[in-house]
Amino acid sequence: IGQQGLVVWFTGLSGSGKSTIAVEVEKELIKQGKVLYRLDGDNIRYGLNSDLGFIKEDRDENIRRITEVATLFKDAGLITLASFISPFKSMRDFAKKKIGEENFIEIYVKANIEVCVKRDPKGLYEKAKQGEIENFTGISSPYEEPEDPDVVIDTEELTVAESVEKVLKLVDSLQIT
Ligand code: GGZ
Repeated sequence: IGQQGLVVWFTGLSGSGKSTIAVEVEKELIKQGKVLYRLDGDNIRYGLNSDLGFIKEDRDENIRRITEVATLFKDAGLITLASFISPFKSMRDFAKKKIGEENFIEIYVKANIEVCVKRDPKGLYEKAKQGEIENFTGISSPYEEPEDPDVVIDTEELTVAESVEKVLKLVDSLQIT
């Protein structure tokens, strides 16, 4: 029996810690010999989705295309780690339905907007507040909190290691091999 395809979908504000956690989860799963691919803004928004911006229609199209890619990877038996703000419930639900509930884990990487603004690792919140970036999530564009995620990772409370552990536990419980 080969590896069963699985999509681990991280949603949360910019600066919540999605990518940091996904990168560490990736390292651990590679150690376990899993075949996987991590999708995030760096490899999607500069390539496949370089024609898209941040108005709602573009964000929806961003998530739609990512969902299609993740579906292909799932069909190939890969684990996909998808790390996107994915602020709209409708598109997260679309992803879950398209990929299939039994192959999909929704992880809410949770940190308050105030905390994310304070962290501001790339200075984007400051720019958004100054009006230099439009439609910025949490400032001038909405984030719809997940109502029933499979896991909530509160990055105000948990260390990166603890967060990774929480994700791995769930992934391990679902993987066949
Ligand atoms: C939100 C923006 C914006 C605007 C640029 N709003 O923290 P980052 O920098 O590295 O991650 C953010 C990333 C968000 O892209 P996603 O594809 O995840 O968004 S969505 O799921 O909503 O389609 C941020 C950067 O892009 N960025 N402008 N206006 N984030």
